[in-house]
Amino acid sequence: MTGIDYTQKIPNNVDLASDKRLQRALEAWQPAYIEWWNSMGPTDFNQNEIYLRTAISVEKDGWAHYGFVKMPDYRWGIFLTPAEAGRTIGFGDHFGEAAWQQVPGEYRNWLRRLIVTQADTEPASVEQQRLLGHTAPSLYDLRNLFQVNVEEGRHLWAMVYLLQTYFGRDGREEAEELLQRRSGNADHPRILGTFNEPCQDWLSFFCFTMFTDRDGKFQLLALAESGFDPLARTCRFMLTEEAHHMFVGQTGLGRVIERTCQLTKENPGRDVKDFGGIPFDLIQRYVNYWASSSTDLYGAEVSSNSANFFSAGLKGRAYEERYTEHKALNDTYELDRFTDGKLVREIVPLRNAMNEVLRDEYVKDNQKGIDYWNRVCEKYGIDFRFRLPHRRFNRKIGDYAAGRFDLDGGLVTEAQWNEHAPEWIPTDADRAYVKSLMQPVTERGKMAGWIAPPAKGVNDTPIEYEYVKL
Ligand code: BYC
Ligand code: FE
Ligand code: FE
Repeated sequence: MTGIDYTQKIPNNVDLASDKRLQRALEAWQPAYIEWWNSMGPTDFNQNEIYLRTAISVEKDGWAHYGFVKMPDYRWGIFLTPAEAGRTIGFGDHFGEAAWQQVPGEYRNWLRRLIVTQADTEPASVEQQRLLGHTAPSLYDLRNLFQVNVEEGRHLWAMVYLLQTYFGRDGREEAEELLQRRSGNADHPRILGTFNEPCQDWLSFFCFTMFTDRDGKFQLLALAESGFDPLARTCRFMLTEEAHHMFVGQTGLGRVIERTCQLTKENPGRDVKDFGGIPFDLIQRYVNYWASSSTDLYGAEVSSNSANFFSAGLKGRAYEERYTEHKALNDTYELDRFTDGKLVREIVPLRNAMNEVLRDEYVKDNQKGIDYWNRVCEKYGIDFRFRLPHRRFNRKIGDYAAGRFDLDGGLVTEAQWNEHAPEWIPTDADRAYVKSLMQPVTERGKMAGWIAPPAKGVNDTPIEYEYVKL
C-alpha cells in the first residue's frame, strides 16, 4: 500500500519476509508508530544526523552498528535471542515441561497483561524525556539521550511484535492503545506510576536511567525466565541494550558528583551553587525521589498476582538458575508488613512474595551504583557519602504506602514527615535551581559547568566528536 518494503526496512531475525500475516499487521502499525514518534518523541532534532547504534543481529560481538542516522529513519528491528533446542520451563507448576512456543490458552490474559505492562513503559519513557534535547549539557549527552530514546522505541517494537504475532485481534488492539496512552495525561495515563512523573531536567534524566531503567533490567530478567519462549527470548535481547541505559544514568550522576567534588575542593567553605554546581544534598534528594518511585514498580510486597504469574510459569525470578528449588512451593519469605499502623514481622508463602524477591535484587544492584558514586567522593577527599533510601521510604504502592517512613525505614508521624520532607525529597527551590542550570551546550567537546566530562567517548570516538550534527 505504502510501497515501503518492510522486510528490508525492519532488521529482524524472525524471518519476517515469510510471515505475511505479521507483515500486514506491522504495515498497519508502523505508520501509526512514526506518527506517534513525530508527535510524542523528541521535540525537534528529527532532521539532525545523530551518531547512533542500531541493533542489526544477535551475535555477541557485532550486534550493533554505529553510524549517523536521522531518528525517524532509525531501523527499529525485531530481534530475539536464538532459540535453545529443547528448552524447558524453569520454575513454577510447569517446571520441567517443554517451554511454550504458543500462548497457553489458560494463561492468555495474564500473559497479555504482563506484556502490555512492560510495553507501556517503553513509549512512556520517550514521552517523559521529549523536551530534554533542548537543554543537553553536551553533544555527547544529547546523543546518549537519543540513543536511549530510539532503543526504548525498539523495545516497544519488540513487545508489539509479540502482541501482533501471538495474540490475534486483541493483540492488535493493545498495540494501537500503546500509541494512544500518554505519560502524565490525567484522562489517559500510562499504566505504572513512575512513568507518569515529569522528567524535565537532566538531573532527573540521569536518576531515571539509573533507577527506573534498572527496574527495567530486573523486570526483563524476570520475564526472560518465562515459560512462554518468545517472550523469554525477546527480553534476553532487550537486556543487551538496557545495560547502556543504566550506564548513562550511573556515569551521568557520577560526572555531576565529580564536578561538585571539584568545585568544593577549589572553593573551600563556599556554596557550590555560587559556582554553578549542584550541591551534594540536593543530588541526594533527587536520588531519594527517583529511587523510591522506581521501588514502587515492583508492586505490592505480598501479591496474589505475583504468585499466579510464578505458579503459571509466566514470570520468574531474576537469575532463576541460582536457586535450587524452582517450584518455591514449600518455602516462605519473612518480611515486615505494615498493618494497623504498626510494622509486624510476618512469614508468608514464598510465591506470594515474588515482587519482594525481585525488589531485593534491585535494591542490591542500586547499592552498587551508590558505592561507585562514593568512590568518586573518596577520590576527591570529600566526606559526603550518598545513600540509598530504605525501601519503605516514600512509597505509593504496597504496604508502606499507608505510612510515613524516614530514610532508614523508621516509622515517623505525619508531622515529622512534613517537617523533614524538604531535607528528604526535592523542594520547589531545588527544582528551580536545577532548572536554572539547564542551558544547552552544543560546542563539540564542551560540557555544561555542572557536569564533568565523561571518561571516554562513544565507541572509541574522541569526546570532541560531532555526535549530533546540528
Ligand atoms: N503504579 O499485586 P500487585 C522498563 C497495580 S520498567 C501503578 O501489587 P502486580 C523501562 C497493579 O497493576 C519495567 N499501579 O502487583 C524503564 C495491580 O493493579 P490491579 C516494566 C501499580 O500485579 C525505563 C495493583 O497495583 N516492566 O522496562 O504483581 C524506561 C496491585 O498489584 C504499580 C514491568 O513492569 C505502580 N508502580 O504488578 C523504559 C513488567 N504497581 O490488577 C522502560 C510487567 C502495581 O489491581 N509487569 N500496580 O488493577 C509486572 O510484572 C507486574 O504487573 C508489576 C507488578 C511489576 C507491575
Ligand atoms: Fe526499555
Ligand atoms: Fe531502558
